[in-house]
Amino acid sequence: MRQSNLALKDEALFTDVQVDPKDGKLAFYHVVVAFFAFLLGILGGVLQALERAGIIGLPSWLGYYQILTAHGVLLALVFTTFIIYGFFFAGMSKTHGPFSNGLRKLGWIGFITTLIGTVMAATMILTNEASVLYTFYAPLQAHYIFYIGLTLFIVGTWIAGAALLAHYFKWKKQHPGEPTPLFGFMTTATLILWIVAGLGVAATVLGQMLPWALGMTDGINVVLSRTLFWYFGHPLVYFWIMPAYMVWYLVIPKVIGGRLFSSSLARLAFVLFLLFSIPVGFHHQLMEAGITEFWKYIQTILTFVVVVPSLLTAFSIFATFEQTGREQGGKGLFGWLKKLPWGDVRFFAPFMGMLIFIPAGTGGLINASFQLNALIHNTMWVVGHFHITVGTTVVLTFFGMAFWLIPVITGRKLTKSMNRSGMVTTWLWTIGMMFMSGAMHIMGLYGAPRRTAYTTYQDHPQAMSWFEGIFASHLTVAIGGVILTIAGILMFYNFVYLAWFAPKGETEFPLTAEPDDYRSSPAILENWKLWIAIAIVLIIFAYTIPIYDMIVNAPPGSPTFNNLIR
Ligand code: HAS
Ligand code: CU
Repeated sequence: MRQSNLALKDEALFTDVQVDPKDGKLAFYHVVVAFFAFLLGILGGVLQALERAGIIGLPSWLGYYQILTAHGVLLALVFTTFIIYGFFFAGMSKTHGPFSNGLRKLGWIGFITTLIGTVMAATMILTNEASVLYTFYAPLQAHYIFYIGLTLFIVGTWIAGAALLAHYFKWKKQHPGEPTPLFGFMTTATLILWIVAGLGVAATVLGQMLPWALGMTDGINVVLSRTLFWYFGHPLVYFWIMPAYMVWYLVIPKVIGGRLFSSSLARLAFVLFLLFSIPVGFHHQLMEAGITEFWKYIQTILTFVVVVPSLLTAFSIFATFEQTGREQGGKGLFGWLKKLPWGDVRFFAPFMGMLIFIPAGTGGLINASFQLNALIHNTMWVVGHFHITVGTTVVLTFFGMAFWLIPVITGRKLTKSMNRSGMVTTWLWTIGMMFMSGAMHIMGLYGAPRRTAYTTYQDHPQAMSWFEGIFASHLTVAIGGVILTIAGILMFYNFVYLAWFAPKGETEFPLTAEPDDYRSSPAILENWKLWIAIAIVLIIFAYTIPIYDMIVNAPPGSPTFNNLIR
């Protein structure tokens, strides 16, 4: 009986509407840009790892900070943003019906604007005019074209975001009183977060960095520009993780043959992310002068609040696994584990991302603890942290997604050999990252600094103490980096094969069957005006006084530091 009900609900929730081919094309162009940026970005990564280990020397025309900037921007900003928007456009077409011609055109305008911005910024980096790292911290100064490129990048995502949001609210208007599809609800929460957070980086780039780079101001208020950056920078990491969570919540239950444990819990988690992701940026500035302990303390408390939706996610996914495994006959305390599709890359890659997120997220709790932050801030520990958060949890989830998303939007099929290649890619990426990120964490604990081309400072004994033992060595980082590069090149091959050579055929966009509480989710969860209002109140509370303080008590502006890195 249960099974047949389930089947009925399955149809009820997501009619077998496919992704409209015209929407699929827009999604596909996003995925193509993402994977070419990915390939370029990982090549920068392996050069850094080999150079820092002393295995290679960089040619005179290639600077360490130049490839470090390229590596960070191409992977952390370009790869993530384009693949996320490709996922959003395909998923919104599947769950909310085809986009209107007008909204699809807006999507293309956004895509082209973001692409132009990407090319401008990347050109400045590749010509060594913007070796300012992906956080483009002042007082490091880049060419003004870099800042214009960044502005177009952000504005382009706002334009494409407007198309996606309009599509969602149009559906909501056409279906009064109905719970909105979870895909649209989660996309909307992520995009509202992204747009509100983007105002911070737009303010510092347009209001401070661009006039400074154009010589219109002769100094820059560094602490203000960094504060506005991190107002954006922390929600940036949630802009990466929330789409990965969407794959966990909405796709994985279908791939494992079941349904999401709870729709209300999923909606609540995304509302909490919207409320608490922005007023926490000071946890990236706990060691920074110019911000009082009180406001750092307030934003640290809010940081620990924003951990809660991730813990809700952990619970929901665990419960979904167990519920599905037991419905498939899993017995005893952990018998349900055996029922999970361990040989299916669409499940296994995201699962490895989840598993690694347990230590990765725990590392975040250590970062956010004021006293411990004093130990790890600006060390290789932080680099280890974000290589297993965004570099593994998010990246492996997006890898797993690619194995069905690309066939869906290109009208092809995932083959057994491709699945096998995907499993090898996942294992290689996981093993390589364990070596690399593990070594980075330990070196960081010993005190090894980040963002430096120099690592032993003429073999100074103090510096040499950072690299004691097999695991805290640049060689281990380099070994991990090489394994990761092999995995990355294999993933690029998988992408090319799936996009242009896999056999033609129909692939289903996998989406969970209707969760049991889908139609009884509290309506208040869909009250966007309320949530946006509360989010704004929290932002005003957490930032007004410290930013006012930074402006009225501004130190003399710092001169530029660009001759050091050109
Ligand atoms: Fe972080 C620095 C704190 C999460 C990325 N972080 C960074 C930087 C990046 C980054 C890029 O407080 C460096 C920026 C730069 O260049 O300077 N981070 C946190 C905290 C969290 C956190 C508290 N970070 C992330 C995520 C990222 C990311 C997610 C990318 C996607 N982070 C910090 C702090 C700093 C920082 C400081 C600044 C350090 C400094 O001084 O510079 C939390 O959101 C973490 C909550 C998550 C958990 C884990 C929950 C576990 C889950 C998986 C369950 C597994 C299942 C499957 C269900 C507590 C959800 C298992 C099933 C089985 C059957 C076993
Ligand atoms: Cu953060």
